[in-house]
Amino acid sequence: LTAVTELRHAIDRGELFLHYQPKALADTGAVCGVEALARWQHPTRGLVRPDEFIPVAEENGLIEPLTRYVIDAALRQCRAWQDAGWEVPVSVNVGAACLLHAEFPGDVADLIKRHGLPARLLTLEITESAIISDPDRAVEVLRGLTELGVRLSIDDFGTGYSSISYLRSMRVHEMKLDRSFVTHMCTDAGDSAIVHALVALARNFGLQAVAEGVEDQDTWTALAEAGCDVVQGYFLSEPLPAEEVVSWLGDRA
Ligand code: G
Ligand code: G
Ligand code: MN
Ligand code: NA
Repeated sequence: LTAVTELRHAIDRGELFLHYQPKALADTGAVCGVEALARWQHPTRGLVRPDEFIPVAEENGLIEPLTRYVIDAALRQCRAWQDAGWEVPVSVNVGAACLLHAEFPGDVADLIKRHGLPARLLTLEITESAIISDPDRAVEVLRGLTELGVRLSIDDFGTGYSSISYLRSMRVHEMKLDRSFVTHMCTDAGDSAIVHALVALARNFGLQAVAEGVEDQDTWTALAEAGCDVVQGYFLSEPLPAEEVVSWLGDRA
């Protein structure tokens, strides 16, 4: 079987599942959501990482069914947490091609309705490359998503192409600072300068700034002092299986 056929089967058979990485408010440490990260339990290869299969999906027309699958699974889990008394907003990574398809907002609307959740509990993380490839179409799809009431986040901010001018025309809610700037900001003056500039940019546009790749207390403190709103990274928690999230939340409460 080719990788593509296997991945198609994996989506159809439910061999993909999600881990969830917690995020916390930088100033209080209160947990404010989780990012869903796809995993593939392959029958013979074992656990396959997303860096291996997301590109295969992107290049072979499978990213839309995969993204729908991930949103469906994340919302089902979000609903289960809600029923257990925990309101946990979920973020999902959206493959670039989804933003070029006019039906995508309708698909998301159906999934939210099916799970009976408020749209504000879903954040969609998009990457700059999707917008650059066809800005007019992407902005139209993003407008449709905004109208649903879901939150929009620009992932890996600053690593793509020209990333600033379209902030004027798009209504996004959140900027994710890429971990390549964050992790070593306490020892690298250049990284620190970039993080401070991006946090200021986010603030001036009224966006929530989320730093990923926070691996130690000093970095968390520096981010809080810089005015960053939310932190995510191994220092708070690695991505967790769904069944470990509630006990992790309980231990912190
Ligand atoms: O979890 P991990 O660090 O291995 O993720 C590696 C990369 O794969 C990250 O950049 C993440 O954005 C991406 N990724 C993880 N899950 C998904 C997913 O469900 N959809 C898309 N499009 N990308 C994902
Ligand atoms: O591109 P995206 O932001 O979706 O990537 C998330 C990926 O980053 C996940 O695969 C996760 O495993 C990884 N990750 C999460 N926290 C940390 C961290 O603190 N350090 C490093 N090096 N990687 C992290
Ligand atoms: Mn992400
Ligand atoms: Na990222």
